[in-house]
Amino acid sequence: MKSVDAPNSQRVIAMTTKLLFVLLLAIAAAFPLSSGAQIVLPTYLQVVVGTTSDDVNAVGCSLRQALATVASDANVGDCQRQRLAGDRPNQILFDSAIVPGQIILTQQLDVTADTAINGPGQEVFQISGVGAHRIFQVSTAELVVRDITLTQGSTMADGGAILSDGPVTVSNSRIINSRATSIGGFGGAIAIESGGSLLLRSSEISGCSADFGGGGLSLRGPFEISDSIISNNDAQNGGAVLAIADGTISGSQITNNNTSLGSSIQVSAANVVVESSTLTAGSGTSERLIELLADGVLRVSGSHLQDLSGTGVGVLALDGANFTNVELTIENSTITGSRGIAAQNFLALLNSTITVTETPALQFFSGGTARGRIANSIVVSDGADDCVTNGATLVENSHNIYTDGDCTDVQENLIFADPALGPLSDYGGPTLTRLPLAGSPAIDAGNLFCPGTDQRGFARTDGLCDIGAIEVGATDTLFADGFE
Ligand SMILES: [Ca+2]
Ligand SMILES: [Ca+2]
Repeated sequence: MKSVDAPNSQRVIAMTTKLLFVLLLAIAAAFPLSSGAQIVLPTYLQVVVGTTSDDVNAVGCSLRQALATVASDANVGDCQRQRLAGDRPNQILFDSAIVPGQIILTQQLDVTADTAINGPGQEVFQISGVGAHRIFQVSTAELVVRDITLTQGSTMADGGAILSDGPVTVSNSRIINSRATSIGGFGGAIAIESGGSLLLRSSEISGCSADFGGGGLSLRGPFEISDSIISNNDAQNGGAVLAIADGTISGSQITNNNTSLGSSIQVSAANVVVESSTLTAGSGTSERLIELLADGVLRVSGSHLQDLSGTGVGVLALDGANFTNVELTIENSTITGSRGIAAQNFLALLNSTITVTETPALQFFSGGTARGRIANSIVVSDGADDCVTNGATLVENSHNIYTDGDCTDVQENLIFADPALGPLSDYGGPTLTRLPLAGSPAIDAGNLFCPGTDQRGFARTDGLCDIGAIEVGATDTLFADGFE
């Protein structure tokens, strides 16, 4: 007896159920219940912008009038709203007759109802605040911005291009040359208030500045940044990103941002993950790559960090007098350039490769109260002390390669030798790495507890874990069959 019909019969049942449901909805719509408990199908408004003018007397529907049309559910000016079936947020589109084009604002745009602004492409359409106006202020509504460039937003408060206390999504877009100029201002491009959140996808934030915090992004609400570029932004603290709420940064390039006091990414009282990303500071900038403060927890994995900006510290995890529980984990990552890591509370360095010119490559401080876990890692500087404990307790110090220094407590299979690494280069995966050369003491010398993949995301399958961020001979299993 064949039983292969089971999936088909399930499909028939599912289709029948769906048809019945649609029929019931139709009946319900045709015969509303007398009690008033009518079933309401979801709808959304769609408005097409037909002019780039921001003048209230201009002919055609302007973006400002389109936003007002959505917010009031009544046509404003020449705008003609359509009500469509579906549960999307309200949509604002742009007539192809005004593309390519630019909207020059006469004042900021207020977003008071859930709205998606679907641009025609970041290369062909932009909204400019002409260095005088913020672009969008969002109350508690949701704002989605797609396929558009926002440029020259400016405010005397926070959020040069966008200030929001609601959820914001920016995708396939650019926010450039925007500023929060007030003394103590936050968020040169975007400031997210504590009631808001940010999804930044496949977008670029560059050339923005804030006087105080978050030259690119100031984040007081949760965030998710992926496949994006944040470069050449500037602030006193957090030249690229100031994170005061939990979030993730993945597949992104955070490069050449500048700060006068702090770091490229500053994390304060938040739990942040950075993965599969590249963080660099150029020789012309004066910053740390990452600064972790005040009850912060930071995990960096599968990433490349390079600081060419001079002496001092590239990654700093600092617990001030009243701060506790600052935890920094760096796993499957490569740190190159001039400066390494300093940690004041808890640091875990796992299967990572640090090769820097300044000494030390890794140091603990704060008078011996710090704790460290260092395993399967390469920690080498050009100077005389690769790793300095300053009295810190090493709870694990296993299968590491140093050339010198005093990180010799709880010693387990330490190797003091040149790690024999190839130059920083593209050996596969999303970030640059240093591949151990043939005969490197790193090969097959790690302990049993290494992660299942290396920095590139390649599986460590030979059963003998290599020390550092790269597993020699590992292959790209994820993409080997041509499918993700
Ligand atoms: Ca050395
Ligand atoms: Ca191996």
